[in-house]
Amino acid sequence: MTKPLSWQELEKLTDWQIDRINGVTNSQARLRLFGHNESEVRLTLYRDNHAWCPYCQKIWLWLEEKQIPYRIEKVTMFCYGTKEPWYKRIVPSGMLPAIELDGHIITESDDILIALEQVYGVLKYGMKDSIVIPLRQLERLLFRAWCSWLCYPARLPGAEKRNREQFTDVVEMVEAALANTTSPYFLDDFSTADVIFTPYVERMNASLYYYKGYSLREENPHLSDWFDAMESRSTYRGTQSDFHTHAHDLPPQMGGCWSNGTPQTKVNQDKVDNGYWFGLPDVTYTEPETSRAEALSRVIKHRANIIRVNPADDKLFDEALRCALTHMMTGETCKPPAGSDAALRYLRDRINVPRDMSIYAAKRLRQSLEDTAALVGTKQGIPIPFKHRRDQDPANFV
Ligand SMILES: N[C@@H](CCC(=O)N[C@@H](CS)C(=O)NCC(=O)O)C(=O)O
Repeated sequence: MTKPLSWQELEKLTDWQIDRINGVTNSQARLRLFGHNESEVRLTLYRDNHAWCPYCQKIWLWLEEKQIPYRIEKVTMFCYGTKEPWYKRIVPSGMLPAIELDGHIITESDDILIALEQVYGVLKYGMKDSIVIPLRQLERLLFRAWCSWLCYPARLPGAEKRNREQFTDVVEMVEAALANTTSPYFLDDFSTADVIFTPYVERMNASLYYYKGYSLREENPHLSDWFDAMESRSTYRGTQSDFHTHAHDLPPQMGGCWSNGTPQTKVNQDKVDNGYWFGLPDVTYTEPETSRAEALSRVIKHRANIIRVNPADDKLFDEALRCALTHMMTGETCKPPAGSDAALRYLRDRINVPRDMSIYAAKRLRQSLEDTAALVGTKQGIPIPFKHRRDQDPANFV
C-alpha cells in the first residue's frame, strides 16, 4: 500500500506531448497545417465539442487523409448544452457539420465532401463515381436497418428477431462488397467509400455489442479485416472512439437505444460499464507505450475542472484521484479516502474517447479509477442520463 503522490510528483511522471498542429490526427487541435503555412488556410470545419457527431467524423477523417490545412471551431450539440448564438447566425438550424470554404458556408456532409472534392481533388474516388454511388446507398441501407433494430422497442412478437435478421441480411451484403475487392477496404485501396462507412460502422459495433449482445466486428470476417485496416491508419486512430463513449452518447442523439436484455447483452453491458476494458472488440491494434502517460497528462491539464464538476467534496476527490493516478503510473495499490468510491466511478463513466484522450489511455484511466474505487466500496456514481447529456456540458470546461 502506497501514499498518493502529490500533483507535482505526478507531473514528473509524464512528458507526453504531441504536435497538435502538424502531428498525428488528434481531437484537441484547433488548427491543422500538415507542414503548410497558416496563410494557406482557406477552410474552417465546424464540428461538435465532444466528437460525437458521426457526420462530422466523416469530414474530419477526409480532411486528415487529404492533409488539407484547416481550422476547427467546436460547437455544442443540443443534447449536451446550449447552441452558441454565433453558430446559429451562420447556420440557423444549428446542424453540424458545416464548413466555411473561401468565405462560403456549406452544410450537409455529402454536399461538403462534394464541394471539397471540387477544390482539393478526390480521395482516390469521388462521391459521384459510379463505383462509389452503390456503396453510398449500401451504407444508408445498413444505417436504416441498424436504426430499426436499435432505436425502436420491439413490442410485437418476433419483432426483435426480424429486426436482427433484417440487419444481418444487409451486413451480408456489406461482407460481399468487402470480399469483392483485393484490399481490406471497400474498393481496391483506401478511399472515400471507407470514409463514408466509418462513422456509423464504428457506432454500430459499439451499440449492438452493448444493447443487443451482437459483436459486429467479431462475427463478420471481412468487417473485422476492414476495422483492422482502418486502425492501421493514424488518421482513423485519431478520430476513433470506444464502446463506453458510444454506448452512452448514442441514446440522446438517436432518441433512444433499446436493449434486448439477453444474457449476452447483460455480460457485454457489465464489461463496457464496469470493465475489464481491455480485450473489448472496440480496438485491436497494439497498445502504445505512452497510453498511461497520455492519460496522466490529460488529467493533469484539466484537473481543476474535473475536481470542480465532480459531485464529491473537492478535497476528498483530489486525494482519491491522485490515488488512482498513482496506481496507474506505479502499479502500486493506493487506498483512497473512505467514501470516495462513487466519486471515482463518476469520473470513470465520463471519460470520452477521443475527446479527452485516445482509446488505450482511456482504458488505463478507467481501470485505475475502478481498481481504486473498489478498494473502498461498491457505490456507483450518479447514473449517466439517457435522454440528454447535460452532465457533459462543455460550458463547465471552459
Ligand atoms: N444530413 C446531415 C445530418 C447532420 C446531422 O444530423 N447532424 C446532427 C448531429 S449528428 C446535428 O447537428 N444535430 C443538431 C445537434 O445535435 O445539435 C449531414 O449529413 O450533415
